[in-house]
Amino acid sequence: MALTNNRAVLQWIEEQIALTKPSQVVWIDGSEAQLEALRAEALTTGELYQLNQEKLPGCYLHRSDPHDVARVEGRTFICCDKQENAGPTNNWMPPQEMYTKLRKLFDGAMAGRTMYIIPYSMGPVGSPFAKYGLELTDSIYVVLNMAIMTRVGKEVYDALGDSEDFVKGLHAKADLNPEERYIVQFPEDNAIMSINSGYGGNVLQGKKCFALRIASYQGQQEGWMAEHMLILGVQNPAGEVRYVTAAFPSACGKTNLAMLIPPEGYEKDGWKTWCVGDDIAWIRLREDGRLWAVNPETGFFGVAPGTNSSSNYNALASTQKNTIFTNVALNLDDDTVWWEKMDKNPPKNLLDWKGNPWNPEMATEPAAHPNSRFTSPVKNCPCISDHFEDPQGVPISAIIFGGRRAKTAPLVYQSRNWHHGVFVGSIMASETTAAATGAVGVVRRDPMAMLPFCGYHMADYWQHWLDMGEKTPRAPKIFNVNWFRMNEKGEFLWPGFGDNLRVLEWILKRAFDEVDACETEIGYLPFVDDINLTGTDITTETMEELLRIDRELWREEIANVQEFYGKFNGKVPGALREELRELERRLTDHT
Ligand code: OXD
Ligand code: MN
Repeated sequence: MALTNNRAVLQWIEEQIALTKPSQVVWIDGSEAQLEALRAEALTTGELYQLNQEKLPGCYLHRSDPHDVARVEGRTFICCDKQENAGPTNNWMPPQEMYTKLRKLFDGAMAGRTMYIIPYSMGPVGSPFAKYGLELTDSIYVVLNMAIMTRVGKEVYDALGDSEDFVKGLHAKADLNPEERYIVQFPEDNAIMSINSGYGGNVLQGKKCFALRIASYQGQQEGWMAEHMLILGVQNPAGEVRYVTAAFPSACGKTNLAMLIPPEGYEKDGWKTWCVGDDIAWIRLREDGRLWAVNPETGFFGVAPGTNSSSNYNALASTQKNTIFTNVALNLDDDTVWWEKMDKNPPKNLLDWKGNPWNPEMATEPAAHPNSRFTSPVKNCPCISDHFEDPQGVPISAIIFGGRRAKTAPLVYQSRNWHHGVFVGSIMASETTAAATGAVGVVRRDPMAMLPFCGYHMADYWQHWLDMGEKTPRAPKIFNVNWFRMNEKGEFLWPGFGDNLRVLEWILKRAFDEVDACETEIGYLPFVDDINLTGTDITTETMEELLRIDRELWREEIANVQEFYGKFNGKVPGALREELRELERRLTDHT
């Protein structure tokens, strides 16, 4: 029976049923009883495997098709009316052409299958930040993951009322043909269609498709921001909690920073950290003139390999109940899971992520897929913030950008002002990791870590950032960090992980004008003594090296940024081009 009288919802669903022709339609109401029945069904079909319920209560393993294991940027499209609005960094096709193509693929795609209608909210239901969506899918795996990652349930229809402002999402697994796989956003229609995948970010539409691609466009239209950022609260010994958001390209330790555990001395002194979000921040200007952020999700969809009790104790703890594991290895001795770097001793009796016998002596490939994942409720996290459900969000004091740079970027620097901070975000970059040899990898620019996730022209997105700063009387300060600086031998100079709190301490002091800084050509740097190194064996010389600016490298950086900006057909905002010229001038004046 329909769970809503909303005519726009009913009519749209009717059209999708007529197109995909499922043999059955199930309205998901979010109840535990219904989800449990779906889990039971998935166990009978092999879509899920039940893990040891004593050691991992409520946990299941899913193996995806071996050719369907990651997001597919090459097959992801932004279909807005005019190509120039999608910009040079997105795949584009005229909406009508794409609709025609997709309608053919979706025609009868659910024949003999069940369509599940998932109502979901991004952000606490009823909050000023919240946005609602529907995902129609023929995958139980999608239903169960969406029920962890988002707020699913009938209350979404109640909050939506008879409004037409909801994201219309359609997903069918079809035959998982990679050649016909499409992940398509129609920002002007509030619509998402994905087909021929059953995996993660391609099909859990609340995440990248809605909360970043569609929402970034909505934010531009409505005056707010959807960012690929973690949200972390840092509590100082005085008991005050200050919040940062941070954006990193992949493989830069974003999930670790989101759940950081203070180093020993800090913990003794009373420092605490509180995780609000690990991946996405929706940000709004509130009446007090500050920017406030919510995490629109309710789950972590984290990369499993590398997660262990020392790299990220809190993430590991979050996976110990009510979690769906995808493409990790199965320990046959006790029906638990395993992945590379979970511990030093792989169990002897494993099935790898494809379900084949695996043992450490004979293995030529990893047991868990490198992009294997856990889908865990945020509320499992031992350091979950009290404000995680706060409908008003948390106030942001600092915005942090970061990347993996062997030499160019210092450990931390502060931008000169908001415009300069937007510039710093726009030139964000990471080097591919040839780390072991100390070789400097290829630089990949990933502005604000949004390159694959911005639902409109990247240069217009930068302009939107500039505009938000203009409107925000008490804007957060903007910083850049680099945990990956190396010495000549290719060894990391900074310990990272929990010790990153030492840098956050300086950042938050700067945000409240509590510490001085050294003005340089690239921005404000800490004085060597202002980063607390008590309890580490980091020497003053190492700290000096971590904060050293190599002017030659920065001049190369400028040439590289000029080339990058050149790709945006003259649309890069004047204020950013001016920042680039100013930086060049300051570096030249210095010599
Ligand atoms: C993610 C990503 O999965 O950014 O969060 O790729
Ligand atoms: Mn992400």
